[in-house]
Amino acid sequence: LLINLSFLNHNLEKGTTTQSLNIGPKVGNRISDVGKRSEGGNMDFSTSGRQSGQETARKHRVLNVDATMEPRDPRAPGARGRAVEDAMPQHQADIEAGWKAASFNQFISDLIPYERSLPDTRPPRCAEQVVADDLPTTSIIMCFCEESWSTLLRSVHSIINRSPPHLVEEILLIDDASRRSHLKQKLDQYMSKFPQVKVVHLKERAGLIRARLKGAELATGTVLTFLDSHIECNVGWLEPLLDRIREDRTRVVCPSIDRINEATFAYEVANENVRGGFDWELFFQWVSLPAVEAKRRAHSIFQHEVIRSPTMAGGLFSIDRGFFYELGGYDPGFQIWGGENLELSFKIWMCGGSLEIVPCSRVGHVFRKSQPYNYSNASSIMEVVHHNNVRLAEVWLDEYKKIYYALHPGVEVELAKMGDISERKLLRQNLGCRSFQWYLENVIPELHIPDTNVRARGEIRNRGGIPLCVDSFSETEIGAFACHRMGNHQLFSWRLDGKITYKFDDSACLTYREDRFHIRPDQQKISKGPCDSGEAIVWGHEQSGPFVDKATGMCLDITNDLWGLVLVPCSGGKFQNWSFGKYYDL
Ligand code: LR7
Ligand code: MN
Repeated sequence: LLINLSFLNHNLEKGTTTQSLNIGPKVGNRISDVGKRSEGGNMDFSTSGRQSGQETARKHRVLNVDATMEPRDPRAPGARGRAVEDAMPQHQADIEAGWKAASFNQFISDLIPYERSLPDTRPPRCAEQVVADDLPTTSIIMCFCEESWSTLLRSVHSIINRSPPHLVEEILLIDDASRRSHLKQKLDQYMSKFPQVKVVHLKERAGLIRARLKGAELATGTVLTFLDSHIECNVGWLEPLLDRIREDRTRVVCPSIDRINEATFAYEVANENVRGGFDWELFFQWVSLPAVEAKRRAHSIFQHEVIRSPTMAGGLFSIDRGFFYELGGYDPGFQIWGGENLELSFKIWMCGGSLEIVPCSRVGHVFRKSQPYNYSNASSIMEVVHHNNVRLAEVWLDEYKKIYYALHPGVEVELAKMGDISERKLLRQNLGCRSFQWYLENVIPELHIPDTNVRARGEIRNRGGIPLCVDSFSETEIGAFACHRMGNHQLFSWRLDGKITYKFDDSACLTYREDRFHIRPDQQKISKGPCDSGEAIVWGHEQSGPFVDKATGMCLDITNDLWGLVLVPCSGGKFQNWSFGKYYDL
């Protein structure tokens, strides 16, 4: 997904980049000059001089100078992705403590200045682009909960340094009732130096969705720009976003999200050829661009073009404030984390807007595998995500919600306690939005729509006395594991054609491990493979009984080590007795 191009740090050090540009000495380096209209050619990097007078009156170049940063020592932490743990064995304990507190390498983050130069990861044509002089202003909303000091400050400084000041109405830092002490008076005091920064401490934990709604309420800019609190805005990041919205206020725009390596804090360029999608468990996913489009974009002259995207990752985007409210903002019934990105994405498209990724706008984000905060009253992140997703599905997914429900074992419980959604339904009705089917057909036609019409579905539980379930534990393998009732790897469907498939995945049916003509008569291992191949097993099965392979007459069984799945001659043995989570009358 993300390719490591941290060597770019070296080649694109500030010195090298700016030298090739035709700028006056020093002038572009003062914050007060940043992003102002080009006057006397200071900010005009054009070497051709072909711009007409009329055009320069209306448009100007984006800010192309890394404004304040000192040239960086290539041996500095984070500069080239060095493995710091190896370099600093004496700090091992501090490094571990940092990971524990932050879910990223906080120790190295703390060693890196709040202001640092970054490799310019924009595609080639971006530095030459022109944007309108009368761009709308934006309020920047950054919510945080238990954020580390250095990542938060680097986020804020990167905004201040790399945004034209006249375009930033304010920077709203919404503290979502954090407990870490540096996020209180120390932060207030630090930020008091910056008049455009306002810190708001929420008294009660709101979760990122309601915290953002609070920020939006306080915002006065024409555009709302939401950012996570462990990011770095790169050079010229803001103008191309605002320019797209200035042309059409129903465009919602995301920067390309570069990666700040969570272990080394090196800034790494993102894979360009992806856009946002989702799967039927309602997880956001990056999806490759169609091959033709990817091929076209291999040419550097096309790489700056915007990418229309079915969904957004959620954390980093700009939206016209009025349009945000027309769409009903976020569903305030959503808790803590998750699902709000799909809710907003679906309704943007279904209710008359569009969503795009702007490759000329680059913002780095620290991706982490776990969160440094708790989930308020919920016991796990999945609990809040499902709560949110059920609300999302009920309001926006129409009949397609049943695909998500089929993949989610605890759905009845979730539905019973999801709360009131009548206002959200009314909102959709009043907006006259299109159907989810329209969205699927027109916005994300490549998404496979599974057939939910099956004989049985859910976990495949063995009835031999030990609670073991069929489990798809790796790409190719399948076995028996302790039942966990959480779905996911233990979710299967028994299709109308008699084949059993993992989730709804047509490339993952239960198959013979060997070629079907060389099946051993005593024991045949089970594997996972394409449903339409001859290896896919067609099963006979009565509710709570054996699974019989129709071709060989052998039965599904568990090996003696209670781990492998096999076909053996039917014996009525206790491990040959199975039941599916749910059977359907057909
Ligand atoms: O209760 C909370 N209160 C908060 O203020 C929980 C979180 N937050 C803050 C948090 O400090 C952070 O600044 O909200 C922001 C997002 O939380 P993260 O960073 O823990 O989330 P994430 O980056 O893992 O998750 C992505 O998906 C989320 C779904 O709800 C949000 O949309 C995040 O904004 C989103 N992040 C991105 O899109 C950045 C790119 C990642 C990708 C892909
Ligand atoms: Mn994040």
